[in-house]
Amino acid sequence: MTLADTAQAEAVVADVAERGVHLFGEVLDPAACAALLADLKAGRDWGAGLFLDEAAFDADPQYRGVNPRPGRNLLEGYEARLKLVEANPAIVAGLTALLGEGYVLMDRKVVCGVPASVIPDWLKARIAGNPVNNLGAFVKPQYRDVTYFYGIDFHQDLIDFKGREADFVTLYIYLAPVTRADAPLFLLEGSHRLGASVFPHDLARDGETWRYRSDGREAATTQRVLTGGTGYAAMWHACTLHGTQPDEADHERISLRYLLARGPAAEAGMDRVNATLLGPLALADTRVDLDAEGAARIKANTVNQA
Ligand SMILES: O=C(O)CCC(=O)C(=O)O
Repeated sequence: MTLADTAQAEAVVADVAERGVHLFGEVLDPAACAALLADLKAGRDWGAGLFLDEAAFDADPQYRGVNPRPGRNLLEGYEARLKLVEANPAIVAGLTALLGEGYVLMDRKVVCGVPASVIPDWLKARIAGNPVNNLGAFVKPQYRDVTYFYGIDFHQDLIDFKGREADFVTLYIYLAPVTRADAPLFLLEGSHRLGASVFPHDLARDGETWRYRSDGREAATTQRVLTGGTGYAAMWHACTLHGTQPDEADHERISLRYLLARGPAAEAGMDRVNATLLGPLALADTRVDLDAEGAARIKANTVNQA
C-alpha cells in the first residue's frame, strides 16, 4: 500500500466511525451502468402487471419468503457484468479498509422503488401509513426475484439479522440518476453510534436534524439525502438509520443493494468503528411492528415527514 492508499483507507474508516456512512460518489462507469440497467429491465413488466389482484392476494396472503433468494434472484447470470461494481478500485479499497481482506458477500439483489402510478388503488389503501412498504407480498410470484419498495421508514439493516453482530455494511448503487423525486435514500448521520436498536425508532425532527433516542441514550443526527447520478455508490454501517419516501416520479428507481461482511482478517476498520458504539452490537429481537403472519400491525411513519 502506498501512503496515499493508507490515507484513503483511514479516511473511509473515519467516515464510517463518525457518520456511519461513506459516500463514494459517482465512481462507476456510467455507460456500463446504463447498459446493465437496460438488460435488467428488458422483457419484464415493471408496471401495474407486477401485482396480484386483490382476490388472488386475499385467497392466500404470504408475507414471508417474498424477497429474492438463491435460485430466484434477477442478478443470477449477471455475475461477470457485476465486476463493474465488485472490481471497482475505489469500492474494493473502501470495503477492504472497513471489512478486511477476504470480506464476504452476504447478499446482492435488485431493489425497485415503485412509482405511485403503477400501484393498484386497493393496495394503496391497504398500505397507507405502514412503516415498511416492501411490496413483495403483493407482487406475482414470478417477479419476486427483485425487492420492491413503496417507501420504508428509518431502519437499520440489522433489522433482518436477529442475534447477528453488526459486522457488515450495505453498499447501494444507483444505475440511473436519482433526484429528490426518485425515492432517494435518506440517511441519519451519526445514528449508528447508539448501536443496535429495535424498530420502529424513537425519532423527532428539528429541521435537518433528528433527535434519536435508544435504550436511554440520545443522539443528534443529521439528515443526508443521497441524490446522485448514474454510477453513484454509498455504503453504510448496519446500525445506520436510513429510509425512503414513496417514489413520486412517474418511473421506477432501480438500484443494486449489496450486503458485505467482515472477513477473517486479523484486523479490520470495522472493529475500530464498533468499539466506539455506545449501545449493543446485536439484538435478540430487532422489530416489533409485525404480527405473527408478518403483516404490519403498526401504522406509523417518520421518514415521510422528512
Ligand atoms: O430502496 C429503497 O427504497 C429502500 C432500500 C432500503 O432501505 C434497504 O434496502 O434497506
